Amino acid sequence: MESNKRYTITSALPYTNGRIHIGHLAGAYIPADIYARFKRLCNNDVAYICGSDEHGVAISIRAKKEKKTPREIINKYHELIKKSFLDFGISFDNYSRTSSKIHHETASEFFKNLDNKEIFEVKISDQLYDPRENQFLADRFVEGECPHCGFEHAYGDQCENCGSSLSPDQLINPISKISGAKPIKKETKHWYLPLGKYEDFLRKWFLNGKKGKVKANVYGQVKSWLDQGLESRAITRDLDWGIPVPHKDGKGKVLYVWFDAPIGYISSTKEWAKKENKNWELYWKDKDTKLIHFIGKDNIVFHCVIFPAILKSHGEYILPENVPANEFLNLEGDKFSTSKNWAIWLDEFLIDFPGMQDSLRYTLTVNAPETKDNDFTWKDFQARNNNELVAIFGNFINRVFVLTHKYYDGLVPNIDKLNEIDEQTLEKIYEFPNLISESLDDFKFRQACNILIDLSRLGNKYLADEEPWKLYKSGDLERVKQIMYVSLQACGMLAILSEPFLPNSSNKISEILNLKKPKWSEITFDKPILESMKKINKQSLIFRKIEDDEIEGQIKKLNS
Ligand code: B3M
Ligand code: ZN
Repeated sequence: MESNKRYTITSALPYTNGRIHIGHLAGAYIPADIYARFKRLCNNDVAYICGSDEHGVAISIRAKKEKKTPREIINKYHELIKKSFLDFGISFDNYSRTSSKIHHETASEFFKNLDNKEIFEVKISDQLYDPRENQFLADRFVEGECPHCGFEHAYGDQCENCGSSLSPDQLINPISKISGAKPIKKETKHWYLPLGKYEDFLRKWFLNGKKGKVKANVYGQVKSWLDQGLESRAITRDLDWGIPVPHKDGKGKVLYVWFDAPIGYISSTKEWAKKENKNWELYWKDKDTKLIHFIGKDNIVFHCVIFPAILKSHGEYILPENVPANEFLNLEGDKFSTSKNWAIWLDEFLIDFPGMQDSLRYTLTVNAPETKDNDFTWKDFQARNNNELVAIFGNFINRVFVLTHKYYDGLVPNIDKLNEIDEQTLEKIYEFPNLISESLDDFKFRQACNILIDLSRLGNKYLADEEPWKLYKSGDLERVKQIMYVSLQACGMLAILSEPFLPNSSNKISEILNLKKPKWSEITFDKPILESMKKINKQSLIFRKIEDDEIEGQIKKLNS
């Protein structure tokens, strides 16, 4: 269990062109939050950083659709998204936004630093232009057939079907998404990042240096990108929404959103450090700091190839230690879709299931698409909640609370000795912090959460085998004290170890146990988690059953 290290942990910056749904949570936010909470609980210095990604064509398209300005769109969704994350206990140390002044300054400084080093290729080329709207067609403003897989709705910068990175002029039969017109070609100047020049560095740093340390899905995608050959990539656009290109020839041009957005992690850290009176450079320039990016698989190339190339060319920054990208979560067998409203929006979930954030966090953790795409179904959500959280975890702690109040008026019993089974059980209980830590250090969140439930299974089995209720009736009160003492230690351990996964429930359990939770690094076998004669508080139900009609209502709503 590592302590006294420094971590900069990031989650992908969500676009402020819509709300957050459970697929986002499962991909880049819950695993990151579990990891950040875990590292804090092991006495590490953690900066968990995120913010809204407020540039990019998707926002301009949304603005046109809603007949609003991009500024009105980003203000509406930035607040909504920020609240959703807060409601679900995503414990960012800072949640900023790329429309902020500090970000515009930081991203502009990055561009000027690289431009002064003549890193960029500056090229005049023919780009797609909408003759009706009199504007260039960057990225999502144009749609056409993917030259690699034939998908008909590929975007100008990426094909969502095969993941290929594209430039608008590669599309077959392109059309303007703004007016539907057939684009013409028009000359324009852009700045390009010569990615090909970084191939040797990327092969050495990532393919050799991180083999066996990063997830197979991430390694595989980066390898195929490098094997395909890295083309130079435009990092400016002819758009009016974004960060103006800080160059004398930059009129009417902005930084490509994927150039500025990852730099948003740095500007958000600067903003946080200013508020906390900390030195931001320790979190981005100190070689002992570990930088971990949590993302979805569609962002791997930007976090393992492009952003590292930008950081490398700047020269003063650390590179990512790991990028544990998740695959995609689907919903009831289909892809999430904002346009078809095929999603479970976080704000709506809490209206229908108030106070049940942890049930959703739990289901999205044990069902996370860690190595392959996975499916969320309402029936499975109900099953996970009822059969695991209520019937195993909740059942154990509730039985212990009820018996402690019944037998000892809430006092942790005083014991002078324990029998062999008790000692063995206690030893097993104290193995769990390391078991869970090993899984979390391996970014195996499903496995870690299942181990947590195994601890409550161990408690249930111990109670069922020892049957204190029978012994109490037969008058063997000393034995009952021993069993309840051991069971209460298991409850205390569950309160402590559940915090990264189920923060609200962890706090409720420790409040009932009257327990000031120690750091994981302070847990030692020779120190009981709950001292004898400590009085626990009145218990309340931690998890509630979800009824069939609630789930049927959700399935109906989704299909309406
Ligand atoms: N805004 C959202 C996405 O593609 C994109 C992530 C930026 S992370 C720097 O998931
Ligand atoms: Zn394709």
